[in-house]
Parts: sequence; C-alpha cells; structure tokens
Amino acid sequence: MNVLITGASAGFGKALAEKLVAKGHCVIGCARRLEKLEAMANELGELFLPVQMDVSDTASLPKIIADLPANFAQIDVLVNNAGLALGTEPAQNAKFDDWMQMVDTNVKGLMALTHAILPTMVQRNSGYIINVGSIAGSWPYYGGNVYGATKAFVKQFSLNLRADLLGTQVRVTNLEPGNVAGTEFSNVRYHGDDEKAAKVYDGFKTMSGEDIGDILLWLIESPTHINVNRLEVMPVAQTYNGLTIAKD
Ligand code: NDP
Ligand code: 8X3
Repeated sequence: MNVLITGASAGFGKALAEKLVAKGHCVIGCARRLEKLEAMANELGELFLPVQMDVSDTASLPKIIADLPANFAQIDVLVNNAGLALGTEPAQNAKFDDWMQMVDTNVKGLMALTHAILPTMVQRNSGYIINVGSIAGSWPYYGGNVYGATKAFVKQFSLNLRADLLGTQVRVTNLEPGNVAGTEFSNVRYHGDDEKAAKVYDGFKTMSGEDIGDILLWLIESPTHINVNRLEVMPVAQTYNGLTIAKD
C-alpha cells in the first residue's frame, strides 16, 4: 500500500511512517523540514520517500503530487496529519498571525491536498482519507478558540466527504485524539518554550505519539468494507471539564 502522510517529520506522522515501513508499506513522508525527512529515509530505506511540502502553500500542492515518482504515484491512503496549535491565550489576547497560520495549515492545507488527491481515489473506486482532527473540535476549552474551530472544520469536512462519497468504496475517518505527550505539539503551541510545554504533561499518564501511530495503523489495515466515521480517543486521566461559572 502507498500511504501519503503530511507532517511525517515528527510526532504522530513520524511514528506512523516507521510502523508502516516496518510492515512493508510504502510511505510518502511530507513536511517542511526536509532534513528531518532525509534522516528518516536513511533509517527506513527505499520504502520511505521524503517529500518537502508546506501544506499552507496550497498552490504548490498539485504539482508536488503530479511529480511523484511512478512507484509512489498511486496514493492508496492519504493521512492529513500536518497541523498545529499556536497559543493558549483567550481570543481577546491572541495573535492574529497565529490564527491565520492555524487556518492556513489545518484547514486550507488539508482542503487543498484532499482536493488534489480525492478524484484519483474516486476514479479507482478505492482509497482512504484519514484526517487528524482533535477533541478540540468537539469540546470547547479556555484558549482553544481558533485551534478548536479549525478541528471542528476538519470533523465536519470529513463527515461531509463521506456523504459525497456515497456509492464509492472510498473511506474517510476523522481521528480525534485528546492529550498526547512526546510530540512537538506543545513546544510549537508555546512558541518554543519547552519548559511550559513539558508542564502540560506533568503528573498523569497520558498517550504517546506511538499510541496514536498504532491507532492510525489499525485504521489503515482495517477491513475495507468498514468505515470508521469518527474515532475520539483520550487518556483515561482526561475527561470533559463540564461547564464553568465565574462567580461574583
Ligand atoms: P508535531 O508538532 O509533533 O508534528 C506536526 C507535524 O506537522 C510536523 O511533522 C510538522 O513538520 C508538520 N507541519 C506543521 N506545519 C506544516 C506545514 N505547513 N506543512 C507541512 N507540514 C507541516 O505534532 P503532533 O504529531 O502531536 O500532531 C499531529 C497532528 O495531530 C496535528 O494536526 C495536531 O493538531 C493533531 N493533534 C495533536 C494532539 C497532541 O496532543 N499532540 C492531540 C490531537 C490532535 P514540519 O515542521 O517539518 O513541517
Ligand atoms: C490537541 C489536544 O486537548 O490540546 O489537539 O486540544 S488538546
């Protein structure tokens, strides 16, 4: 199977790429940091193709896909994983540039790559798109403002894709993880303040990028007559915080 993963240079994407190659699948690993992908290619060998891609540069994406070498040209599975949160401030204090970067990456990038690849899947009447959403797309929380809104888009877009794909064999899943440590997610969110990022995971057992990689692998290898529409996963230590009242 050929699997294209965005955000393959770190975190969930990297974990998944390693697991897929170990099982003999071919991976097109995409991200902005080519040096990270090339280091992975050195480890993983010829089943892993490193491809520099900035998903927020939407105009560049169709050509990158069209230029893939022949043995990687058919994309059986697209894992739209590249994404980021920037900031944890309430909306009134947030940086507008951060909001725009989250929308450009999490929403426009995911849309553009899907638009470039989906028709080839429909034409073959087979394929699988896995979008990496978040619990933040369903559950509002303090400081989640635009990040959560981008992931709500990803959730609804995934469900609407399935509606449009009625009668085809093309599958779509929205994977919605909660708290996961050991990736670069919080380091990015806190703009490189690694101490603050580490505190997010203090004092409880959370999930790891490997856990999410295993779940993604399970989805990819699941029977082709089953569509997992949405899959929400959290560490047992995490749950809904309920509604809050600010008392006088
Ligand atoms: P990481 O920060 O570890 O990895 C993010 C990946 O996305 C990196 O490979 C990064 O590579 C890539 N990326 C970021 N921006 C772009 C871009 N413009 N173009 C191409 N690639 C890009 O995060 P995680 O692995 O933790 O997160 C992966 C996904 O899972 C994200 O969509 C995130 O929102 C979501 N998620 C994460 C959770 C968590 O707690 N960790 C929980 C729920 C969802 P590079 O910088 O080289 O481009
Ligand atoms: C990341 C999970 O809880 O930080 O999408 O929003 S959370």
